[in-house]
Amino acid sequence: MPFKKVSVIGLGYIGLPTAAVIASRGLQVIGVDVNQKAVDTINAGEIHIVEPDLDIVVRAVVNTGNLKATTVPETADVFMIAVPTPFIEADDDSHKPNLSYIESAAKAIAPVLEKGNLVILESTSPVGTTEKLAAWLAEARPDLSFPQTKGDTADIKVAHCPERVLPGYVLQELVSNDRVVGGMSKACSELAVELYKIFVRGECIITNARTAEMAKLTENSFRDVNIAFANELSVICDKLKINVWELIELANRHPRVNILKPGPGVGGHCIAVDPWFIVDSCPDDAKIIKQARLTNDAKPHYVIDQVIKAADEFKRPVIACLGLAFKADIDDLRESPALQIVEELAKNNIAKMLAVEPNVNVLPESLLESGIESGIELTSLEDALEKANVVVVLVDHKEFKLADKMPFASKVVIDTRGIL
Ligand code: SAJ
Repeated sequence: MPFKKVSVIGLGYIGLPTAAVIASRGLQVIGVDVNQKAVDTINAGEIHIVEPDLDIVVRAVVNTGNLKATTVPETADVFMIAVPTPFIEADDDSHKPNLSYIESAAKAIAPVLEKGNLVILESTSPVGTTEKLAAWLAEARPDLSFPQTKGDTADIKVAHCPERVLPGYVLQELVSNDRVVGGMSKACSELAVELYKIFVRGECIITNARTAEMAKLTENSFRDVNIAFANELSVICDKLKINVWELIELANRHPRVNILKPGPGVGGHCIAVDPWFIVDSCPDDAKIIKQARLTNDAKPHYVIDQVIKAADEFKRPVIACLGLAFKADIDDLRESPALQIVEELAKNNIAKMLAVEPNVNVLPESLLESGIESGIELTSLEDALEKANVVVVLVDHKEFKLADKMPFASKVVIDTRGIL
């Protein structure tokens, strides 16, 4: 095997599980992160992120000595970069990709690169980023040759292999998903495939770096456009007095129709972000992709208006919001449309607010901030259903889907997830 030691740069939601899975296959893995606290936590055999069963795998590979975390890169056979690619912060919602984490990773590993190394970019990236990564590396190491000038004979091989795992199922999907491997040359792709074959049971399909970058953006944009279609239908159906859930179920009985589910908006760190990278590259052409983003981002405001109208009917309205997470059966509240809706309703101070979130024990800071005079209480489903006159279903957690539906009958219910 050409690889003995693998370095994973960025120990977050993708990097840490990837590092742990490779270490569990017996390779020596060095995890690098700028966050000293995360490094210390991992070296103690613990984890700083939420992902089912990840703690067990990390503890095992730290105990065997196969995974070690550090803040300072060291030599290795392979460097896998799994750092964030957020937006550049701006007041004008311009949604421009921020590649500074990739650039910093390139600068951090450049001094320890050796002839024969493989560098893989796993971060979801705008088209052309792998070429930029190779250029940053080449600039820092003029003594080594890179594929943009030397092709297959380059000293360093560079490839893009986008992560495609679903939060909540990362350990399974890391192994079972097919991988798109986009090398900057044929030799780069072939070497990267050898690495993935160590832990991937799915197929590894070779393409070029630009196509691999676009493939990842396309997958998430496809889902965003499909959800936007469902969200648009939900608004149209409200106006036409049609049950959108029944409608979609009927339409999906057609052998070539598969509409996703409407909801309170699209959250998470990927689907609401990645389509903008396509829009940024081709603003005049990515019309449907951009409109889908705008449609999905508008949905929380539509739900807020519905709730305000419903609460207006009561003298002393009590609103129960079921779910705060960005999707079902996880405790991740970041980038959550449910949380956004609850925050804005609470700030309106129109009602007593109750929140039910079976996956957390305390309310997030944003809900405890000043400006929310009426207060907001985290409570049980039973308590909320007893006290509320308006119930808003924001997340289809299993606890809500399986609950007795009788207590809902006497309430005004706004069910954004169709659990009723
Ligand atoms: N949602 C709906 N209706 C649906 C499906 C989803 O409203 O029918 C909402 C969810 O409630 C959530 C958001 O969309 O707020 C995103 O959830 P998700 O489960 O569709 O996706 P993520 O963001 O957790 O993970 C996605 C996955 N991409 C695809 O399924 C194409 C995952 O495979 C990627 O690896 C991940 O993005 C990523 O890291 O890019």
